[in-house]
Amino acid sequence: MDKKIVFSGIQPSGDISLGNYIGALRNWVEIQHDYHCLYCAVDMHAITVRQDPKKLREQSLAVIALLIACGLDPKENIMYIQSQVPQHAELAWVLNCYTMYGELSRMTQFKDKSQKHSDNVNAGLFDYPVLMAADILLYQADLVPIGHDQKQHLELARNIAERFNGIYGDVFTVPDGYIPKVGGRIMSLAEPEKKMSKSDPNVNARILMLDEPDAIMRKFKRAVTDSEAQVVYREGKHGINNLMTIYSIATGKSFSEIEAEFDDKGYGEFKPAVGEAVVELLRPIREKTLELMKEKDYLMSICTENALRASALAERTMRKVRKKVGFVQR
Ligand code: AQP
Repeated sequence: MDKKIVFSGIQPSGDISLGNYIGALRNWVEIQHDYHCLYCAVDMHAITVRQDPKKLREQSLAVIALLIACGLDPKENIMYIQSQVPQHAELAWVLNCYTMYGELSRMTQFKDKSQKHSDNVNAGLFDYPVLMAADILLYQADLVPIGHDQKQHLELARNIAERFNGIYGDVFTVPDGYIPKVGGRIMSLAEPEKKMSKSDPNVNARILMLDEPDAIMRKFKRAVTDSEAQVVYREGKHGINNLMTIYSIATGKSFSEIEAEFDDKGYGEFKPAVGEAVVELLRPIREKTLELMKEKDYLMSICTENALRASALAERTMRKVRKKVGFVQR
């Protein structure tokens, strides 16, 4: 049987965080040989919040460099920049006409982001989930590896696909989400009840993939925990649960192994141990990314080549969609 199709995206809205890596990228690498995969730097999503144009361009290329550094093969996987494939915007417009205002108003990310950016609650921010549905449906993706925060958007993409198929026949594959059991929601180091976000204004709240080892150690040593001084995974211990999750992923140790390792030790020993494990996890990725970022021509050629591959696939779906909705053939 032919391999199934995977699509996932990441916003180049800042340097990529450890949350993005654990919740999404890590799994992209793991499944790359088992599926036909498309991985996208979604710069059109990123402009729903004001971006510095020069930085956005750099960050989009940096995402491609990071994906390669994480171990994704740009020949085997289609890794590209969203704005270089115009069918994303075209399908998003069509799908807008099959998405209800009420559905979009229920999206929690819109509510959060419109509070955070109250001076710029633009229509793009509201429409973000429809563009995301277009990203996924354009390639007939079977599976979408995402962090927990994107679950509601994926559910909406499924509803839009089903609605469209209900009217026109089987045009879109209805995608499934793939959320990791452990690490689907990495929390802020400063406010462990909130998710870690790459654009958090508090630099101590987030670990970035390109952070220097000293910065990583400093942030983990400052991480907010509780007053119990007990390294155990338990309901309500948000800070410690988060650090244990990160440590478990970085070292491969189970929660009970971690509890045994730090049984007679306090947070003063646990927090630097997590920091060191993360430094070692990120070191090779950081070094390779920095090397690749110097090779701009190479990165540009990967983007161009892969955008063409993506566009050819997207066009197959768009031809069907244009015909179904009644657009005149080009
Ligand atoms: N804290 C997190 N834990 C686990 N997974 C996460 N993801 C994001 N944050 C966490 C997953 O990473 C993928 C890419 O996310 P994104 O760049 O598309 O946007 P986001 O979800 O809005 O992430 P950020 O870091 O919070 O970005 P900003 O600060 O720009 O809004 C997604 O699969 C996401 O689930």
